[in-house]
Amino acid sequence: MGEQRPGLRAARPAAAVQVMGVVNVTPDSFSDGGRWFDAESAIAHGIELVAQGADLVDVGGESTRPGASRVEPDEELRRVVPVIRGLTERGIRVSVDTMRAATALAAVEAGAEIINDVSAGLADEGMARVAAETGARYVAMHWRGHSDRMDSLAEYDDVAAEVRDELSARVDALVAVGVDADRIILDPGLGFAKRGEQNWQLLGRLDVLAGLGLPILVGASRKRFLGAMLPAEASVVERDLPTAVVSVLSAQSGAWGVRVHDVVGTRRALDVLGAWQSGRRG
Ligand code: PMM
Repeated sequence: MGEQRPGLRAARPAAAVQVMGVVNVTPDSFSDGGRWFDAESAIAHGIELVAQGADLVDVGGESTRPGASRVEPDEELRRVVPVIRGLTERGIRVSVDTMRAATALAAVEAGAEIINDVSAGLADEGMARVAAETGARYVAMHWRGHSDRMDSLAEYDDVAAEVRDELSARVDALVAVGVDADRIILDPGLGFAKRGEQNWQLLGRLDVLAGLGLPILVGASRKRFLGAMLPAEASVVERDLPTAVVSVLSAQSGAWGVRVHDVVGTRRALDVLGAWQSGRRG
């Protein structure tokens, strides 16, 4: 028997992995910008993602691509609330991708059950209170600064240990304001103040983050570090195959869920893993 690393998790059964389908209601996201910018097409896309096998839909109104500038709070609300309402009215489970407390609160009031905060509460000091008072589940992603400067913040000696320690400090801060630790999901924040190889080091050592004992969400979908493995002329959509492979490997490393644009590819890949794990087809 090989030596077990502390915190190493068993593979998660493929069927139990939460597939979060992304709907960016933005004109400028790198991965799908502009495609679902009006509420009607965003709602239709969310419905389609669930039909393809998404467990929940992550609705965001602000691009976090490298170099992006912020949207006004009112504009973010205008983008996401009608979409969240349209999806939850149809019984679809929704998370809201926002760094703003006021947007998170309006989203939960419109039916969102998860607050997905890429800043883990650092961008808006009111966020922890909203998470505590609404009792929504809360994704705390590793973050060091806004998108316009995050590429200059990617300095680490040991990226897996530093991401774990910085997220652990965020969990303590959230719990101190009244957030139930059992409601928190951690996310290593791939591509956010991380250079190419640092993303791979985080993925290869998810067990280090798992050592904190909380569920882990992995958001690799269509990111630059996957594009860097493809020919220079490859389109963003061609990153969907490596994304699906990362989904399977994340499940094997015990991840609670994956956040993806292409639900079909990830669902098929997880079905293969499910057959592999159970000895049965589907
Ligand atoms: N990445 C993006 C946006 N939101 N949320 C979480 N929890 N984790 C991520 O990795 C993440 C996120 C950026 O990607 P997009 O603009 O293509 O949605």
